[in-house]
Amino acid sequence: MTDKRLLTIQDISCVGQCSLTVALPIISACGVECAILPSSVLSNHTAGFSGWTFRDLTDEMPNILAQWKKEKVDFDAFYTGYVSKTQIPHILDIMQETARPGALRIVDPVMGDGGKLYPGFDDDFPQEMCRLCNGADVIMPNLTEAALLLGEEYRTEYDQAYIEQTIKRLHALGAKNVVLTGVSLEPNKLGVACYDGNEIRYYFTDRLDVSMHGTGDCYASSFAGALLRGHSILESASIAADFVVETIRQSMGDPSHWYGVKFEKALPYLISRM
Ligand code: PXL
Repeated sequence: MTDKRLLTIQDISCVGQCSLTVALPIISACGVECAILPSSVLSNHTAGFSGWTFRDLTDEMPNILAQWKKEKVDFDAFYTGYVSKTQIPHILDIMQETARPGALRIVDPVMGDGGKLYPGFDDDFPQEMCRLCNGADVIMPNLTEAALLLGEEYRTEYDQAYIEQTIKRLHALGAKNVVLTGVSLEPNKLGVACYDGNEIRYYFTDRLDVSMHGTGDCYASSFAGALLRGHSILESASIAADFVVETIRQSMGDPSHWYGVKFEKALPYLISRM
């Protein structure tokens, strides 16, 4: 078997334990070669710090693609995270031009949480994100991103019928599989719903009573790593959920680490699941 090579496209938040600073080590720990294309460089992420610097790297994308084409660089999978609106056509080009036969497109439509778009994203960003979701092998929105993609109100109270209707509408955006994260159907359980166009399957873990930044990126990265190691979508979704619970357990009780999770301490657990 040849080893798999994945390209992840998302920002570098230099400090704050999210996006590329978690994706690269997590995917590597899964035993998958991880190439990166930084979409932007920020001094730190935009959640909880008083400010941040931001340097957009869109202009570099066509240059990097041209060079990769010269070198015949290609990938078995693409995993996209925090990107900006103007980058989406470039990302579609890169995926088209550098895909190995059968290459997977994994799209985490990073846009918001808690019912709100992240700072800096315009109201028309979700529409553009729909273009990236169309044709993806897997999309993995949280409930906020699901509502944004579908142009619906974000709901904090919902039932199983709402989840099933939402996941079917997300599937109709043109993705082969939907992994909807942050789903809770009973108070002390939190998990994911997976839909492949046929059957909806769930995986739940015990809910830990904290919300920590960067867990979405840890989830998507470990999901991508597990999938490329040959696990099924549901197995990968379950491994990623268990890993994130472990990252939170390792981080609880240390208020000085408010900006993210100590995912490093949970890597041995993730490796044991590969
Ligand atoms: O974890 C998602 C994310 C990624 N990158 C940046 C962010 C956030 C969430 O706030 O600010 C820069």
